[in-house]
Amino acid sequence: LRMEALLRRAIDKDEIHLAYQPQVEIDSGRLIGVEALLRWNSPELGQVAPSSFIPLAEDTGFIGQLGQWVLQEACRQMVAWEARGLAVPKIAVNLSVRQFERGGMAAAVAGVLQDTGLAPQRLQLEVTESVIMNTGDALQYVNDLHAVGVCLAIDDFGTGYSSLAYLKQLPVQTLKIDRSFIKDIPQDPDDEAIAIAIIQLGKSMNLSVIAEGVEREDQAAFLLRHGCNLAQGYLYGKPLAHGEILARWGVEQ
Ligand code: G
Ligand code: G
Ligand code: MN
Ligand code: NA
Repeated sequence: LRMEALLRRAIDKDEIHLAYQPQVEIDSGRLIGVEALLRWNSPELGQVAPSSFIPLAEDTGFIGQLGQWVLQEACRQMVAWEARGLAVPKIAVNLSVRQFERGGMAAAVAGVLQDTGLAPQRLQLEVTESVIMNTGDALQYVNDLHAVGVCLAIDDFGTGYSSLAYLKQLPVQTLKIDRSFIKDIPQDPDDEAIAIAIIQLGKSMNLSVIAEGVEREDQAAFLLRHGCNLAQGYLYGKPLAHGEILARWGVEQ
């Protein structure tokens, strides 16, 4: 209860910010995008992990406001980087089940794009496979978001149970291979087989595939060898502050 009260005030008190994790092309090292990840630094509680305050926000209905803030901040940051000479191709923003299942996301997203002036195709919304499968009107909502012109990615792919027939109907562009399958490559042949299967599936459905949680060169080499050239993970960078993204990928001043 105390955490809930503190969280509700956290936005106004500037305790919340976004960190940005680089997404890169493995062979060239080129920055292809960033994933925006929420951070809460509470004077009372210290650094609170998103895995504890996001479920709380979902349960208490605060996720609507929090999610709206994330969208606005992410799009605003893209425009701000550009003003400083860094055009990050894309920003990925996570949508929680409570945001998604309520509908109305498309209108909210369109409003934020309008406000900030960010081109829709530079915003990628990430929805987990389980969120899609557990939302009755998921197809409708995904279609609505697609109509706004944003990109859609299925997060944590492989951990849910999407039927391929269903997947085929969804206007998504990207599959994110869950970190749990990448972690034990190349030691675990089952994980290798799963990763290869997802890469092949993406290819045959004309989707881009990005691997999450890439921490080592041998994992990157494996992915490249099997036709996946996009990755996110500590090998390329932890979630960084906006200034660190600028310092590392921006133009030399
Ligand atoms: O670094 P990491 O601990 O940030 O993220 C933990 C989890 O929290 C991940 O599953 C991530 O998708 C989720 N998460 C991080 N930021 C957001 C956000 O802005 N919205 C939602 N819904 N989930 C987020
Ligand atoms: O669920 P989602 O994929 O949105 O979560 C992103 C989470 O994964 C964040 O908590 C982020 O900090 C974490 N993460 C990103 N890259 C790595 C990595 O290479 N290794 C580990 N262990 N975690 C990572
Ligand atoms: Mn994600
Ligand atoms: Na994930």
